[in-house]
Order: sequence, then structure tokens, then C-alpha cells
Amino acid sequence: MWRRSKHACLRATQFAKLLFSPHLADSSYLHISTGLHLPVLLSADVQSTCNAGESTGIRIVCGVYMNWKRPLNQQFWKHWQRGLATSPGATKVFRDPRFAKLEESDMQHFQEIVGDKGVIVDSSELEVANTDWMNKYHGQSQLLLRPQTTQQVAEILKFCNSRCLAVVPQGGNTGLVGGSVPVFDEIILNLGAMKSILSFDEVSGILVCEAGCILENLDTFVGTKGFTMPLDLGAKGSCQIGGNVSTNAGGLRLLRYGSLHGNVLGLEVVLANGTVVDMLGTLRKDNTGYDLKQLFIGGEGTLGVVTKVSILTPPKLASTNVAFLACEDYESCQNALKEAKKQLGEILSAFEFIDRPALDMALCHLEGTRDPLPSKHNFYLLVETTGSNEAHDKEKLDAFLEAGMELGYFVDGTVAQDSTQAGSFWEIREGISEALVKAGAVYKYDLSVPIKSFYRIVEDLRAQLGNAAVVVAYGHLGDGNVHLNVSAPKYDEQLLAKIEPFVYEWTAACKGSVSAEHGLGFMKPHALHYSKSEEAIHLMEGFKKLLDPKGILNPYKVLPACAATSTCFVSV
Ligand code: FAD
Ligand code: 2HG
Ligand code: ZN
Repeated sequence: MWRRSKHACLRATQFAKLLFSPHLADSSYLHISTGLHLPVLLSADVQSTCNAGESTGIRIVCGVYMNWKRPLNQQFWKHWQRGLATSPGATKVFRDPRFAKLEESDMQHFQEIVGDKGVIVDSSELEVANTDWMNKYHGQSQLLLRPQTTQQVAEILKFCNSRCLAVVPQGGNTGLVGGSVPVFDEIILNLGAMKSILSFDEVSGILVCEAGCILENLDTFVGTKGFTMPLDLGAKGSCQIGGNVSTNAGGLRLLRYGSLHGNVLGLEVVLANGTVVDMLGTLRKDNTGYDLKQLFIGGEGTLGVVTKVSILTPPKLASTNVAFLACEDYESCQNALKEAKKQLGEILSAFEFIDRPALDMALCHLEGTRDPLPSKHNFYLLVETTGSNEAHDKEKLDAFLEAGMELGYFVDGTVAQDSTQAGSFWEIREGISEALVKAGAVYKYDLSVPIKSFYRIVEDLRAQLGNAAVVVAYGHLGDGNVHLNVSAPKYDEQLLAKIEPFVYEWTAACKGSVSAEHGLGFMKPHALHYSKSEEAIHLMEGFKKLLDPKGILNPYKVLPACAATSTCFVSV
């Protein structure tokens, strides 16, 4: 019916199987061959702070003897539990001993560079900056720096590089792969104070701004000039343009405006040694040599710190329509996409997919949401058009909806009657990630697969997991990007072992990508080989060594060699 509506205690023998570096110091999250993860607290100062609880004595193969007939405090167990979830799927992660530890004199030096306001050691602020959006990855950094200028970023990095202090660049901390938080005690370099708009060209729509500008604020700003940002995502209220660039964020408008590899016209980047590289062009066309900025788009903070961005913004168009459609089978969703491309053509601005379990997740955990349709269906599509002529757009949308109904692609649907209702449809789609976090533990897979396989992986994973967990799927059907999420009451190694490598092998078998848009971060370096050849990974390692020879930028992330050991370093 078509309508327009209104509306571990680990045993000593297990410890003995641990293989880890004798250099290991401080608390480190380890993965052991059984797949268990635990932090090992070795340093005297950490142990001396313990004041409650008890554990037994343990002997470890590297010769370090830990007499755990000593009190262990709540913090220890908190870290231990966190360790269980910290690096799912990786093989072995330990603090690289080549990195220096912060000293009092370092703090003084940072104070000289950024002033008192830019040096944050307050424990509650550090707790927030050490914790990722999902509350899944937790670092132990003791220092957060907030530079205000490129020059300050350059001085910080120059100093960190000379001292071999590891650094995590951080934007809005909304990343979903654990890339934006420290793994151990890396210094957090947050760009949030660099939020000036530098220029806007009202003819070309080219915006130049600092990296710490929040995406939504930029959209509001360019909106006043009659333009819109070429990307939109659920995290727009917190994520920063520097973070978007560094993750090469895709989002809800990629179908229409393409990826940041095309829309970003220039960047200013500070390298690990403090060199400022000015690539902040504002030209649509520039074939003078290699396009170096592309390396930093999606570089995830491992190759340099993005400090300024030049980006092309398209005109903001007056007419927007949003339809929420129901399909009974996946085949119909595919057919609807084909029809939408044919009938809506240039005005199609989003084609999003939600399966029923994903919708239920949103309805159950997001306050104020309600099912836009009166009865339940298996699949939903959120189709948006944006154009310049309301009558023309409506005509096209109506033709598409009628054809889709007649051909039996949709079984029900509703078109938003105003922007509030359109917003309520988008709230459901954009809120699923938040709903999943509220529901408990979540294992996220962000896959690019051929459109015909988009839902087969979901069904196969459900069969693989049985009743062990709830599998939900949503995503950018128009781009072949499925967000496959597994929701469970708590993180569990046995469940993880059923999901991985199953999902990655499945994706590799259909020549898909194990990270369509979220990046690799700390979660997926071990999975990179499922989507990239050995030669390509080797080349990536070469770029890393060239640009960051001491490996201080976002260590343990993205590249497998950097994640597992310190082999991405050259001698220092
Ligand atoms: P952070 O999370 O702080 O950092 C992300 C990575 O970039 C880290 O590796 C960090 O080290 C690095 N980094 C950050 N700033 C800089 C800088 N200035 N220089 C160098 N490196 C830097 N992603 C999509 O692609 N599409 C979506 O539709 C989408 N929707 C989302 C919806 C929600 C609700 C959430 C929570 C996340 C979503 N994401 C999505 C994830 C996405 O990666 C981020 O939201 C966003 O791009 C990250 O920006 P950020 O400023 O928060 O970066
Ligand atoms: C989205 O498209 C984001 O909503 C987040 O990319 C996906 O939470 C996820 O898995
Ligand atoms: Zn997405």
C-alpha cells in the first residue's frame, strides 16, 4: 500500500605459553596464541599503586617472575577487562621499547610550545581522549596536547621525533576502528583548537579551513553561502574535517558527490619530523608531478598530521525528498537500486539500506524513534533526491515510486512530507551505530562487496553464528558498502573466533574490501592482506618508513608490521 504519511583468571600454564619481548615494560595488552588477551603489569610504579584484590604467583617464560601475592586494585581489573576487547583479532601487541617515556622536562618543553591551555593532564579529560566512541578501545596516555597553529604542531612533532615519543593524531574521536586512541602511552595530539575557516570562494565553492573544524559547522557555514559539504555522516556533529580526510570518510552522499580523493583539492600536512608540507592548492586540475596529498587522504594519521584542508563544495540545492520504502527480499532492493539510477539519474543523492534487525535495533534503543510504516518487512531503503526544481524532482520521484510499486520491488513506503519527517527517517538510519553501542558489545565489519553478494554475507554469517549473537546489516547499498554488525551482550573470544577469519575470508573470496570506509586503525592491520597483495603492502611499508622513519605517528595501527612488532622502524 503506497501512502504519503505525516509522519580469566588464567592459569600459570597458560601464562607460561606467552611469548613476549623481554623489553616489555609497563602495562601492555597482549594477545596470546589461544586468542586470549590480557594486560601484563610489570612496572614497579604500577604495582605499587595496587591496593585491593589478590592474585597468585606466576612465572613467565622470558624470565620475569611476578609474585602476584600482592594486592590488585579495581583499576587493574578494569584494564584487564578492557584488554580483552582492545585488539580483537590481532596476534601480538606490546609497547615498543624504542619509544621514550614522558619525562618532566618533556612536559616543560610542551608547555613552552603550546602554553598551559594546550597541555592537558587532567584525568577526566584524559579518560575521554583515551577512550574511543564505542567504548571498546582504551589507551593509557598521560598527556593530551591541543596545538592552536600549524607551527605548534610542527614544533611538537619535531620534538617528539627527536625524543622518539609516540603520538596519536586525534580529531573528533568518532572513528570506528580504534585508530584515534592510544594503544599504550602515546601522546594524544588533538586538532580541535585549530578550527578557523581560512577562505571561501563563492564562485567555485572552494573552502579552505583548518583541520579541527567540525563537519557540521562547516556545512552550516557553507550553507549560508548557498553550498553544502560533499560528505555527510552520522558523526557530523563531532567529527573534524581533518579526521574525515585522514579516514577518507565515505558516508551518505558519496553516491552523489564521490569520495574525498576527488573533492579534496589540497592539504597542508606536518610530517613526523616537523616538516610542514604545503600542498594546499585550490585548483581542480594540477598534474605537476605526483599527487602527494592522496597519500594522506585515508592515511589514518600514520604518515603525517593534516593541519589544513582545501575542499570543493557543491551548491546546496533547494529541493530535497526522502522516501522510506519496504522490500520483502534482497533481490527487490537490487532491482530498486537499478530503477532508481535509471529514473532518478542526477537527482539521486542517497540510497541507503537497512534490514529488519537493524531497524529493530534503532527502534529499541533510540528514544523517540518509531517505525515509519505500519507493518513489518524484511528490508528497507532510504532513498533521497536533491535537485534544483521541486516540481521536476517530484515528478521524477513519483515516476520511480510508481514503477517500483508496479514491478513489485517495494511492498510499502512513505515519502516525508516535511523536513522534520525526513529528519526522523534519517535519524533511524544514522542512529543504528549508536543503538548498537547501547545494546552491548558490537563487532563491526565494514565491507565493500559486489552488489549481488551484499546480503549473502549477512545470511552466511547468521548461519555460521546460529543463536550466539544478533547479526544486523545496513549501509550504503548504492556504493556496495555493507555495515555488517554483530551484537552480543559482552565481548567474547569464542564468538570472535566464529566471526573471524570467516568474514574476512568470505570478503576476500569475492574480491571485496575488508574496510570500505572506516579504515584499518588498530582493529584490522592483521586483515589487510585479505584485500591487498603482498607487494602493495610492502610498498605501503616503504612509504611509512620514508615519511616516518622512527614510526612515532600512530604506532600499532594500519600496517601489520607496525601493529605486531617494531619492524616498521629503521634503527634509531
Ligand atoms: P578521529 O576518530 O579522531 O580519527 C580517525 C583517524 O584519523 C585516526 O586514525 C586518527 O589518528 C586520524 N586523524 C584524525 N585527525 C587527524 C589529522 N588532523 N591528521 C592526521 N590524522 C588524523 N565513517 C564513514 O566513512 N562513513 C560514515 O557514514 C560514517 N558514519 C559514522 C557514524 C557515526 C555515528 C560514527 C560514530 C562514526 C562514523 N564514521 C563514518 C566513522 C568515521 O571514520 C568518522 O566519523 C570520521 O571520519 C572520523 O573523524 P574524526 O574527526 O572523529 O577522527
Ligand atoms: C554508517 O554508515 C557508518 O552509519 C557507521 O559508517 C557504520 O556503525 C557502523 O558500522
Ligand atoms: Zn557507513
